[in-house]
Amino acid sequence: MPALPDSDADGVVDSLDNCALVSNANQKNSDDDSFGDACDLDDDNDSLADADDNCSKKYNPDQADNDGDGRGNVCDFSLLVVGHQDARHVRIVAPGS
Ligand SMILES: [Ca+2]
Ligand SMILES: [Ca+2]
Ligand SMILES: [Ca+2]
Ligand SMILES: [Ca+2]
Repeated sequence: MPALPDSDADGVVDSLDNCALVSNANQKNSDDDSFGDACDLDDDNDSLADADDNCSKKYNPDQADNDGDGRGNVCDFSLLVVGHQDARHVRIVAPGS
């Protein structure tokens, strides 16, 4: 029996591979669409390309970035940590204030 084709030789046959032409053995696919992260130009399906998205793995079409550090609020670790420590005291502090 001939081997099933695996064009990118990542060990996942083309018919099951979410990036048939890009080697991505882990098949990671953050947004569960039909394209793996390795070949998905918009990993979170918020219609902003990864290159322009301030949170490329988190859906955030508004691109809100309250502290202006270039990371969107939904993936900004500095804001998330404060929120986890005490949700009652979450403050958004502008740089230099
Ligand atoms: Ca493959
Ligand atoms: Ca995807
Ligand atoms: Ca995106
Ligand atoms: Ca930010």
